Amino acid sequence: MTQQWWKQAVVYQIYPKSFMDSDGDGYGDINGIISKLDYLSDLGVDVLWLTPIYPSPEKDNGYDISDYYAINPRYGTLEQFKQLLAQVHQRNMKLIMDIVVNHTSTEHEWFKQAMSSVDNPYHDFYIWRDGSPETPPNNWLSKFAGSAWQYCAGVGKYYLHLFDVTQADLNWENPILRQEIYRMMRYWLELGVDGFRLDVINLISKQQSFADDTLLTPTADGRKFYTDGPRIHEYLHEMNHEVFALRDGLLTVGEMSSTTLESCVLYTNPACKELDMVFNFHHLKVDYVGGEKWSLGRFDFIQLKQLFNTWQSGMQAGGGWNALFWSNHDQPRALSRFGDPINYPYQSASMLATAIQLMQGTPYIYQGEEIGMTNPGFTHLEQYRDVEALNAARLLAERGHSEAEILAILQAKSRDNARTPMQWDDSLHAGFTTATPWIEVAANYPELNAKQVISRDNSIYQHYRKLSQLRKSSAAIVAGEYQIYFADDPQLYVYTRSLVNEVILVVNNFYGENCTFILPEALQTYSGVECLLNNYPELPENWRQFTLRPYQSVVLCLR
Ligand code: TEU
Repeated sequence: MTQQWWKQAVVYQIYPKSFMDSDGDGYGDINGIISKLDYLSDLGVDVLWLTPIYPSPEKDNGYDISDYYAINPRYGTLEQFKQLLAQVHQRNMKLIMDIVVNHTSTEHEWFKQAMSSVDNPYHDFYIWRDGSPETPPNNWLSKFAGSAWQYCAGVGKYYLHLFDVTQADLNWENPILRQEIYRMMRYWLELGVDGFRLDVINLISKQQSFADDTLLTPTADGRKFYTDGPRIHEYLHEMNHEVFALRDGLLTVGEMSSTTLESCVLYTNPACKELDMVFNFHHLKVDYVGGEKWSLGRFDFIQLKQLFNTWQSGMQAGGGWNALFWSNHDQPRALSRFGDPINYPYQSASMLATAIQLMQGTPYIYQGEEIGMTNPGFTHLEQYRDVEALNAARLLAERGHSEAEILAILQAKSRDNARTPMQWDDSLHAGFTTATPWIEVAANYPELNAKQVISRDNSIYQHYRKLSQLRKSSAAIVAGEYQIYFADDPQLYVYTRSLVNEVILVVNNFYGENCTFILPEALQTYSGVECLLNNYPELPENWRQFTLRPYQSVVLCLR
């Protein structure tokens, strides 16, 4: 195993709550995951990432952890988790855990102690500031709406919560807290997990001035005072030394909220000894009208390409490494957002997969993406579950939006879009559960389900398999230099990945109309060509100039 094995790997994200229910309670569970490991192994993925499965009151679906050392009984037992790990390893796959250390649930024992008295040693594990019951310490806003501060009458102070009021931010300035976190991470390593996905890890170091923000734009909400904060590199370096350095072959990926390219180079350049790779979200804001998530608008294709290009070129130049993704449990379904699930489900889903996976970085597939799952299009507010969606609905109503408008926005933007149960087959509740699922299954499951999709020759699932295989067979896809072409073209996203004599040319039509591709000047010197991947049956007749059909994606190897 090479040290940077994860450059050749494909990661699959499992949202356990919605993946597979084995015991008929309407929630997915560990045994459900075990029952689908062959499916995942056939797909050709190398690493599984599980979103949090620790005990939690589930105000934020497990991102509010109340015990870092146990498994939520809803998902199973520690014994079952060990079984899962063993079964994953038997299939030559790896498993990484989601670690949430910017905050804990207010039901965590630390917080209960912290609330009991200012003299309790755990009090300083959290971030407290003075303020009167009417006036919070500053005007920072929670990411889930409202003030980021909550008054606690018991100690006469406010605690900070960048997310839900039940998710209290931890005080990383406290070295004892930091050691507790590292100890907990070592515990999971000793159990045999292969790495970590670190939730909003770039928010853990706060500027200690706690100054007011301007609130003049949607992003002037306090984030500049804690995003990529003053001691973040020191903390990650310390975590690396205390935890990651103890075992070879780990994968560590940081979720970076509102980050910068410069910071991400430092997070992931191996010389800095911090993390292996990072998620950034800039490309997933190209449909935020005026920077506002809760708005409706088509995505800006030119801006999308600019962002890809900036991050690809910048991370390459700085020796950093990207995690490549369209989808996760916080994002609407990419096919509904960037493709055409009605007219070109296979073509647009496979084009999107190709476009993202062949850039420089490690690709991540979110459960259901490989079968072309879509937003469910819920028609009633009662169908939504997510705290963020429910808060947004309240806020939009206060701003005067009608219920129909609010529904239209949630249908496009809610995180619940990605959280509906995995569609396994056409039986009741899509084969996910025999009980009533915790959130409704998308109505299109009788036609759109894994069983159906896998049985087809040219399926989205098969396309994902081919992409995994391609990655294993091409050094240029893993390590080649990225170069964009026709950056201003309104329809095509074209790039190459080159390594020594191997040049991989990736041509993607992002729209439902035909368009013409002409080989760029700089590539005219190549005389040989092999088609590695194409989501239409016909090969281009003349590879120096050809017509792309709707959402066509062609991958050529030039020699
Ligand atoms: O998400 C971090 C985060 O800020 C966003 O992805 C957030 O969901 C989005 O901006 C809302 O518009 C992580 C987790 O992935 C998410 O599920 C958690 O709710 C959040 O942290 C808090 O732990």
